[in-house]
Amino acid sequence: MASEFPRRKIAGIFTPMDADDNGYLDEVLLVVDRLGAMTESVVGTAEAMFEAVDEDADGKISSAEYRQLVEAWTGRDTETDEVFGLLDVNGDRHLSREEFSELWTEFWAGDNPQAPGSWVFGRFELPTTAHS
Ligand SMILES: [Ca+2]
Ligand SMILES: [Ca+2]
Repeated sequence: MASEFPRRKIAGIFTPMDADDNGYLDEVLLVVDRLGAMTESVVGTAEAMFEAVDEDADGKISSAEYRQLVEAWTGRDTETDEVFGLLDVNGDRHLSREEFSELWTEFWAGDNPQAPGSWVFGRFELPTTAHS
């Protein structure tokens, strides 16, 4: 059973996508509950995601590439420069493969509201309780 914070965080991302309430979010949260034992597959997803986001294939994610990711996800114009600054832990203005993998793992499996990886999909309002 995942603790409360990851559930709220992930509900914040997926609730807008579950507008017709077809249970998609419930399935996502079920997966989250099992994530503790699935860190390896989360890292595998990070690799695949990195390849998809790194559009010019130079081995790093620029702020423009990151913005495309968030806008594709949210479906609207989004200001991402501030968040990108948080995610770029070493401040070289790019997300390396290692940085991204760490952020991604933190997002799916982390339990620290202060961790930058919590915002890998951009800033959003946390719902007060997880969808159930
Ligand atoms: Ca790139
Ligand atoms: Ca960096």
